[in-house]
Amino acid sequence: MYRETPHPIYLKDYRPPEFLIEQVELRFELDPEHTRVESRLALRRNPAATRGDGSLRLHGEQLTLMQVAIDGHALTPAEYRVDAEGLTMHRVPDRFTLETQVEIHPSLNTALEGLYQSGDMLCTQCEAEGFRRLTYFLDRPDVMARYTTTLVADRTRFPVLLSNGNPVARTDLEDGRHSVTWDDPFPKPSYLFALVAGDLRAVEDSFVTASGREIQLQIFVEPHNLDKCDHAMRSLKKAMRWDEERFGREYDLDIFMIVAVSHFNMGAMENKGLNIFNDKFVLARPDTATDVDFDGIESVIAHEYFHNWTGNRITCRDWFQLSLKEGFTVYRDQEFSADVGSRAVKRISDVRTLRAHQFPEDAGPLAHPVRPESYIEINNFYTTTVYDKGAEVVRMQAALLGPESFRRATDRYFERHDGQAVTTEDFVRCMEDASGRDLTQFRRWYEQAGTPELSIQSKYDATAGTYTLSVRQETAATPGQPVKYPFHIPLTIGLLGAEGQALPVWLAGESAPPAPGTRLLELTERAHEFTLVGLTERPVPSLLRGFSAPVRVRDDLSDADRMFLMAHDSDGFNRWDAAQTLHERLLLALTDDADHPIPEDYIAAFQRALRDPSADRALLAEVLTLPSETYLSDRMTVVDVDGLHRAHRQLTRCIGERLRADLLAVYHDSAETGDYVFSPEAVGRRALKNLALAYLVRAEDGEGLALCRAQFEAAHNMTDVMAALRLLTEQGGAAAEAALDAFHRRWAGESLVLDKWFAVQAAAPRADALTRVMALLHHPDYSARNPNRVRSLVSTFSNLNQVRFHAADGAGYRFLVGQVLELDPANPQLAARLLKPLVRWRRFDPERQRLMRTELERVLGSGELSSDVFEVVSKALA
Ligand code: B3K
Ligand code: ZN
Repeated sequence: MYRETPHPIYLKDYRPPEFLIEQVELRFELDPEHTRVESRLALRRNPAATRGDGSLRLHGEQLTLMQVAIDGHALTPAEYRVDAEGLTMHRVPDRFTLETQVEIHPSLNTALEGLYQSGDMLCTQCEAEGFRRLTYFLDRPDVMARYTTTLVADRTRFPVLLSNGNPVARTDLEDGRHSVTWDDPFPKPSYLFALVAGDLRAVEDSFVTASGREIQLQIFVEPHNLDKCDHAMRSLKKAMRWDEERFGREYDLDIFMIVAVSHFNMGAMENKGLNIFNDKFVLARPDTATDVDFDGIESVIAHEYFHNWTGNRITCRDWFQLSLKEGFTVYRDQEFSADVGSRAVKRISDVRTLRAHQFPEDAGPLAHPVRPESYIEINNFYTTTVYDKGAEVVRMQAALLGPESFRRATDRYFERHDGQAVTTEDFVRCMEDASGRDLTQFRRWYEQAGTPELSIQSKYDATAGTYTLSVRQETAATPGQPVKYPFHIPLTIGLLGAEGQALPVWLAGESAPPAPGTRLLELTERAHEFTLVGLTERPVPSLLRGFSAPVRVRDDLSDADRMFLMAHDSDGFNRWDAAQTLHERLLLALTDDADHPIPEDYIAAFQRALRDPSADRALLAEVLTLPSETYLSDRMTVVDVDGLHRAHRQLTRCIGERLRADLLAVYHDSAETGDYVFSPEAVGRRALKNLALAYLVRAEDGEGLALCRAQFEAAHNMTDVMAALRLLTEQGGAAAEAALDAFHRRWAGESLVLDKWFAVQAAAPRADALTRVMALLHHPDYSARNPNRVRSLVSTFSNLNQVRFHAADGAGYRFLVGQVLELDPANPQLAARLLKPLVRWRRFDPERQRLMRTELERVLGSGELSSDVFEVVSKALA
């Protein structure tokens, strides 16, 4: 907690560490109330660093120091100084052994950073700077050391004791305790350290690597969750194989462990050989988890596993380089999901996320480059920009290099930097060296914040047979970056003829046409003109295929062109994007004018799509899904909260009524037969079925409502149960209450399922939403100490229920700020994240702006804030 203004840290101030730590020996005497940590560090002066004043400062927070000794000699109080952030030893030799003993208190640790208690178990979270809450250390990622860790704990309460690497010794002690020693042969930064102690059971399996080594796989859970690990284990094995095949990366240790924890601030953590997960991303049974959950598990398991190479073997030099591991690893998990599922559907969902979260971040007061230049609290920089835009930046390099060259470049990266702590610059240099391309200008994607906007004008000249695309790029100023230089943008395009056939994209000056199909154009200037030749008819352009760059596009296509693309484009992503633009334009027109006509050809286009027997159901479900109110609000200069909600309902109802027969047919066609299967085909079928049901119910169709009630009663899988419960809850009334009660009774004690029960009520845009949310805060199953529960209620309401959160009286804002202030002293990371919806306050009408600003000021004025919340709120108001 801060009384004074916390200071920013700057990338330009980076200096190599003065000391290196070669070997770390740790001994934990674990107990929830008092844990004793003994550490023995082999330190030596770093030859690559400039010499300081002979003192050494180690990081350490919330530690009670019991003893400190150098080379076996205890230091006297005059020889060192302890403050709230560390330990300074006034004089140290060039090479020495440092021993410390500290005491910590896991059961009081509500921040869930460092060592803490979750239920009956103890576990750690060290990234980014949590290791300093375990012991005094050089807690920075460019200090990589070998660790040996001994865990000592009560044998009955904590029969399982885990840490990184391989277990090398086990002993039963006479006092009822036991100890296990782990040795990790791979040097690692402290943020990858982990330990777990608990009464856990493991699901076991094994994996034989490409080179023939057998790896033992274990997923540790509380005993009652043993029947919910199959999907996670299957996902892990798939990910291990994929990484060998696609990136040539094999696993290195003999054991790989995953532990599911119910109190966790984020998704999961890639600790070396011992991944610790939010149990939401491990546990799934068809009757307890939805398709979205199954999907999330598959990709988060893969993501954390992939970090073993991109993050662990090769790590970040400093935290400004976070996207080096996160952007690349997100790119890798996206490619994995695309390969094992449907590529187009995966791309659609990733772009949806980018547009719904990253674009607004890039346009708001918290905008920052993929490689930030300063931060106050690093935990605030695990952002969609660093992760998702970072992945786009890797994807663009893959596109510019082409698949063979990109693989050569990643091979070179792994070979050149294995065992090192490096920078995004090192990554780009490997791309250049392996391809011979000059990426000087491309580097701006790491340095400049903001989303470029492309305006594309087209001109067809029938006599010359040419088609000219004039492209301009523009990027608005962002905080601290008033001037923007042009980006190097890969723009993938195709041309369609009148029958929907692919035409060659033939550039003027080229002697012969290329084969018809997709072509990559490169944009480097502010304005470009591409003249395409050899055309005998006016083509319809398919622009930015596969979303080849994270940009906004303004083009001159007509609605008819978009309907044509929606029906004929060979690029699945662009078929969807054409449909989205049609929906969006219509919804924004309806927002402005409730009497705006809903065009017949719009309805007809979707009817044709629904009747197409060859349609991919998953893609069709995406095409038919309207953009969310939150996404649409980002498309308006001044958000019209109520107008958007009304327009959304109006169009939904119209589709439900006009396409009633087709929707019913699709619903019945897509009925569940046999046991639940998680396959792209089955997921797509359920998605389309539940979308059809949603249109019918929201149009208050009698038959639709009856089907919905029946589905809630009869469904065996959680996807279908939740789809029905969501619609019933929206409708309200006795049927909704009965369904919610039945659901709660059925799932009492299943924490992850109860999260859904809270969330479904928080998301329903009913007039009484906030009253209900506030009442639920007092429900016996509510707990402010469990981040999943807080997010399911508070974040769902403030992020997904736009019309009620932004109610004109400001009650939603007051509620959220109340929650933030209550949570901040206990869990700053969670509190800072909750604040996010208020950050975009300048996008609203003057009265709402005033109400939001007042609440942000209330936070800032409330005294002792964490650095996490302070940074978000002060930047939001700046
Ligand atoms: N590396 C972790 C995130 C840690 C967040 C710390 N506040 C999970 C991941 O991205 O895989
Ligand atoms: Zn990650």
